[in-house]
Amino acid sequence: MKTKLSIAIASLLAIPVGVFAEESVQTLDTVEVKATSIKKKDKEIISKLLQTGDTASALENEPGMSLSTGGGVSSLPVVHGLNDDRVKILIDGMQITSACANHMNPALSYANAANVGEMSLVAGITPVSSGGDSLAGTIAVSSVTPKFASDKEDYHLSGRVSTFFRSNAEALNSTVAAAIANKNISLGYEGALASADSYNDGRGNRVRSTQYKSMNHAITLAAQGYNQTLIIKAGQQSIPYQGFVNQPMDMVGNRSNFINVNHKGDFAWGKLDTRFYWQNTTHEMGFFSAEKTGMMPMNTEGNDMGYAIKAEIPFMNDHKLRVGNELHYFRLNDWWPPVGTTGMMGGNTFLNINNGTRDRYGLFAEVESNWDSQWSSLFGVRYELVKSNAGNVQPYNTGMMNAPDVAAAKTFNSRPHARTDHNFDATALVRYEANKMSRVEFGYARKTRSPNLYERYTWGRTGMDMMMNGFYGDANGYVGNIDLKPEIAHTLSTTISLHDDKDKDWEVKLTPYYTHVENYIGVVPTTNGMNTATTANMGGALGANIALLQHANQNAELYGIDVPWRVKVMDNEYGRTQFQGVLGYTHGRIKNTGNSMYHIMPLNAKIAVEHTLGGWNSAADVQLVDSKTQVDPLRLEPKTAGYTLVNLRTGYQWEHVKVDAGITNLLNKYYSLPLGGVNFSEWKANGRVGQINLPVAGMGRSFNIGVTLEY
Ligand SMILES: [Cu+2]
Repeated sequence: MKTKLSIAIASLLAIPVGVFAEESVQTLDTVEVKATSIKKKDKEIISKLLQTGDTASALENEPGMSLSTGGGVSSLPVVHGLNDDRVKILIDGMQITSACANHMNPALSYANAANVGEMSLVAGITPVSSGGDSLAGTIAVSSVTPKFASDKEDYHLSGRVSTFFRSNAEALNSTVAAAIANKNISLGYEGALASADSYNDGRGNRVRSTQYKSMNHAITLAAQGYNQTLIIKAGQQSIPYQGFVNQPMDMVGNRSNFINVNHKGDFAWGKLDTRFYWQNTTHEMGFFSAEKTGMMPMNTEGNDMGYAIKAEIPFMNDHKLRVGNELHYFRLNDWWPPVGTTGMMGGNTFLNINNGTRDRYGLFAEVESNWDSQWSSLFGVRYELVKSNAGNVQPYNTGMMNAPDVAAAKTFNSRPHARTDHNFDATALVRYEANKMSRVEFGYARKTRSPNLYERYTWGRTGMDMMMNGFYGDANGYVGNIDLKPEIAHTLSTTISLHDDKDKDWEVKLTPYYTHVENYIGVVPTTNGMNTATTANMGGALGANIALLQHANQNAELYGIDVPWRVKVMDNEYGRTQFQGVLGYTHGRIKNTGNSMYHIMPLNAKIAVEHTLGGWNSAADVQLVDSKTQVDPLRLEPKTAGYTLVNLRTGYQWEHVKVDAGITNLLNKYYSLPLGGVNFSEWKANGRVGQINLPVAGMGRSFNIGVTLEY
């Protein structure tokens, strides 16, 4: 069995494939991901979370993980080359669907970074109990667990105030949390305010439309007793504005409310976990600053509602059966109010998605078995029924400029829209502890994702409408496809783990993976009757060539490897020093065309030296990213150059006070983000001339400081 220290280190390294319990797992919520959990003990992650308004960014350096960026608090996760909706996100067990034609409000953007108690990522072979409707893996974010009074106290008060400042873009994050509890009831509040101007790149130039402001509030009421816990959480988020450098539009308002009720019980027969949740989002796009100007209102309203019931039943000493049932309803309206009474956008409301519905019903069963001290296994199957539908649509008007839309709406409205998918997932994983120094895991997973409502039901065919419907940050035009089938990923992966016999001083893991995706939802060139070429000349209106693309099922393959490692160099009265790092490589190809997949992170590595002495924790790290030469020609994806970044940080923890300071991009290096899309804002500000193919530059040097008070 492992020591506590090694558990902390395992958490630090976030073992990519493993799903077996390093600690004996006892709660249902964390059962599937314990080995990969990044815990509160990971000082880097937690201090990162306090510094950011963007929860996704805290996982940036985890094996297998990269970020597709756009808005300052709305990065999209990419796991092993599979992006966005292909990664399952659970925010306190809730499933939140992005309600925006550009995915400006993805699930992770709703998690209050400052109140995250634990984040976990399982890449690749995900247990069916935490999977469903995804291909790449699962990211689970859990809030800080409510505290109750101990037996020695009548009541328990706790609180935290933290503030963090980043010099580049003058970003300020402030958070406050307070709770009062007796032995059975706990009531807490948490709030966060994050804001930033647009940042400067390494040459001192402002990267337009990267500013944001976001506010989170939540109240948690918890009760415990009789081996049961009930947690009721309600909250509100408001993002008054958020620039999107790589989109034609910016976010000018995103408001959401949620309720999340969770009951956990320990019974003689096993454990039961029941959850009910609801979230409503109203989202508006438009223009709010001189950094990107225009006039085009676009509104979206989304509603997620669901329940999940999971039971864990131990049997025959060494086995656990987990069964579950869940339901997830999603409702979506996406409409664009007219601008005036004449002109291209005048007259009527453009109905982009009208009364969209996407309902999932899931059932699963899995068995985890510990056969002996060396062999263990996990087998599971899952079935999902996904029903989606959308109502009839209408263009702005029937004028000549909208001719492609008039024809497209007529075709769309003449067809039935309801679709039913029957999806089967399966996971098989075997683990073998060969000896004290090595462990092997091997697994296969079949995972299925049904198309989202934008992929299936967007219909607009003018260049402008199509340009508004894309969540890729590439400024191209997209149209949906009612006939899309669900995409099915078959993944084979193994993890070979080698470490010293006490699993304390050094460790290296190799996780190669191979995924074949049947019916991968990719794109094919399309035309609209006005523009006959595969790239539409938007000359008159926008002055550039963009690609017009339609979602289509294709076959794709991805393979790659993650190599996290660490080695202790010193552990004495001067503290503990260790080197650690991770290397990641992914290759992704559309088999039908032979083209590279879009947004594949180039070969990259991170090497850090970390030093801990009492309350001190310091680190220096170097990030190396190779040039991106494998790009998707259909999306006119720009290549990016390789780069090296150096970051420094240090922090000191007293009993109730913690001070963090750091410098990111120490050498003020100018570099392009490999997954940052194109700089639409800069192209527009410079008179909309030529191709929109300038990649977005990353942030230049920043001096950062933060203070946290906790009692
Ligand atoms: Cu939007």
